[in-house]
Amino acid sequence: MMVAANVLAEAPSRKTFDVARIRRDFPTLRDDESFLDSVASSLTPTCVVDAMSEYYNRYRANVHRGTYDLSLRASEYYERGLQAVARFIHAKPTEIVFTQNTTAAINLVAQTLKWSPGDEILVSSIEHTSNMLPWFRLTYAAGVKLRFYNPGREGNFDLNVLESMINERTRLVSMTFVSNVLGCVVPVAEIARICKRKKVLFLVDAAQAAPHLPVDVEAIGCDFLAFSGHKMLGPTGVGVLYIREELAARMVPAALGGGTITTGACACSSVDACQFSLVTFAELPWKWQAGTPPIAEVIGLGRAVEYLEDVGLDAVEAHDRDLTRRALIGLREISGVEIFGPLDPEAHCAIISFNIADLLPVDVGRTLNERFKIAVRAGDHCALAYFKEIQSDKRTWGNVRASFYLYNTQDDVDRLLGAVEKIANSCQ
Ligand code: ALA
Repeated sequence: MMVAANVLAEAPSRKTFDVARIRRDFPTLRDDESFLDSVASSLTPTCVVDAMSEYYNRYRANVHRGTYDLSLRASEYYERGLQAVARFIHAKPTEIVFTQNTTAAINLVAQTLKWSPGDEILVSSIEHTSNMLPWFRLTYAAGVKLRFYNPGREGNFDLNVLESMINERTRLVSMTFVSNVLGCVVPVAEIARICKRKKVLFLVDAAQAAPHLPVDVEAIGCDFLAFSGHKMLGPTGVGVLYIREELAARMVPAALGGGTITTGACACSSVDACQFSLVTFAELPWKWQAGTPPIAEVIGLGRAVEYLEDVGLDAVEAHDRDLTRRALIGLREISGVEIFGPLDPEAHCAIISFNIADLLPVDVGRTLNERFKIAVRAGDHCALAYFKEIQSDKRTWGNVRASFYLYNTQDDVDRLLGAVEKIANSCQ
């Protein structure tokens, strides 16, 4: 399938973007296959794997707990990872907590904040279940009310309507930055301004934004922001929770343990006389980092950040957008294809989701894999509230999702378009 040349207008930052060179850093890639599921989990470049195996092979020790060389070296590389992650989102290292993933980060906030019956939490109906269930649990655990703002089938946020849903009982607004099902970019900086004006806390789920867009917590003005390492070239098993420093200092983390208090400064006269009010917390961010952290993973994530910095997030964003635009325009021309999310290609960030005629999404996903060697995700993408709003027939619930990243090429997009066209034609 051909796409008009003007669709691929050159973005300035893309001049140095060399996808062929980038692909050589990802040994999983093969030219006769297309990996189009990076938003579920990205591939990992060799340098990240090397950085982690160097830790295991050469300086495997705990961090911040040893006075010997191996531990000091592990601490040094761990801190380099911490600095890189903080720099990546324009935060201070004191504002960074490493968790297992985005889900664990959101759960940590849900369990740490103090709730009263009648408190309200506002989420949108395009959220991933990881940005719903931790809050939903509070409805029975703490008498909190969960409210849903519905941005419609295409994910268009009407800020006046959203603002009207924030009232004196609202404690927190929690929204995705980029929808994992629609690929639309949510105006989080504008929502942050509304929340600030209304004195309501604001959490940003940046799991799908951090890999693809420059993220700046200062410019956004949020209180919390969460993302995962494994979607942005890093390893599995490490996520990031940004907590605005003033809040991080004031809050008492739900998870406490080794490293979170200064035991040397303990004011209790004996173990029996210990009182929680006498505990002195460790300085930030260690107060939030209970137990041995994911050391190899933080080192690997730090290396992934450096890799993305070398390529340039602006260049990654422009490249992803070019591919997304090519895919969207191509899919729109295929009869029988139903596209979800904004129809404007510029409003999509690296994600396109669609259905073909009345075929089940999982059947399309399997056919793309078996006949065309294309890896996509098919199903409800954990966006249950979205599909509940727009699709009544649970049998056909969900859609097919293709996503693009820095190592994907125009050939990948054209392979997808050719395959979808063949599948769609076979239905006629
Ligand atoms: N959250 C991941 C996705 O959207 C797993 O596919």
